[in-house]
Amino acid sequence: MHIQWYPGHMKKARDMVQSHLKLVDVALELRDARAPLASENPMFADLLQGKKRLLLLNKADLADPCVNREWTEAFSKEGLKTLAFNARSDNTAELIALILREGAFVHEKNRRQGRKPRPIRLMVIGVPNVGKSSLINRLVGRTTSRIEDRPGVTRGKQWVRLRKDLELFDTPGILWPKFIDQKKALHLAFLGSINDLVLDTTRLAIELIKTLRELYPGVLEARYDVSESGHPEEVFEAIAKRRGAIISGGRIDEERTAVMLLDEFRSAKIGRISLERP
Ligand SMILES: Nc1nc2c(ncn2[C@@H]2O[C@H](COP(=O)(O)OP(=O)(O)OP(=O)(O)O)[C@@H](O)[C@H]2O)c(=O)[nH]1
Ligand SMILES: [Mg+2]
Repeated sequence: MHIQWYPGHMKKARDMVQSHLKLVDVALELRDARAPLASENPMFADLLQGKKRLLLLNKADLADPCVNREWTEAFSKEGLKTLAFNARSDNTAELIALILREGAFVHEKNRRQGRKPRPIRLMVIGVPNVGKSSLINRLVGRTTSRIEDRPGVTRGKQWVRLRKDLELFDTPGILWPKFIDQKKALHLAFLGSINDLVLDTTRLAIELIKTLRELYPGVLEARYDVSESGHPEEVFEAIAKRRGAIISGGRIDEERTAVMLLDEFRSAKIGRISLERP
């Protein structure tokens, strides 16, 4: 299976993210915990040169907890402060504490220069579908107030005050992933980060079967009560039959089976699965 990839408008998006990043003290980069390499845009590393930065491995609740720990340790060893997170339900206290620590240089600088204290400014960045909006909502919660236009403040209404000493840019920086190798492309497709309409769903589901039985032998058997050995097409067919995905003439309903498999993988019904390991 070959995945075509046309990111498009990359320069415009890059320029936009770059200009917004100039306004912030700390960048919070989200990646998908199940595939932190495929869900990275290497451009961020360039754009973030010299910027304080935190990495959030989001959707950690869908990924393998052991592998989450391995990734967190591996990135931290490289000097990148990393937290596994669930933007849908995790408490933000630990994250906020990390951000405040990263941004503390702002207060020190102000003090040194004898200037008035100002809040630390934060921005969320990441490729599509990693949970940026969910995280922003989670951080903003109900108790916060939106900052109104103030005279002389051109930053306008795009800033949300999270606490007295912390402001969030309410628009996340989005850059399409820029993968070159097919393996990363496939991982993003499994996660649903590439529009399924442009993919051959049955082909993709069969690739998923191959990947799952290699990385997590036994999970397909446990979920669908089928044998995992033999051609992946045979496994696919067996799953279809188990689920009663049959159309007239006794043929299997490929599309229905493929969509079901991908859905059950994406929602971790097949199990908490990490596609990549350090
Ligand atoms: N299980 C789980 N689901 C999550 C998590 N974070 C986000 N989601 C879900 O993932 C989907 C995408 O989340 P969004 O917050 O819209 O992602 P985004 O990065 O803003 O996406 P774009 O705006 O398309 O770039 C939604 O269905 C969310 O409910 C998480 O930590 N765990
Ligand atoms: Mg969004």
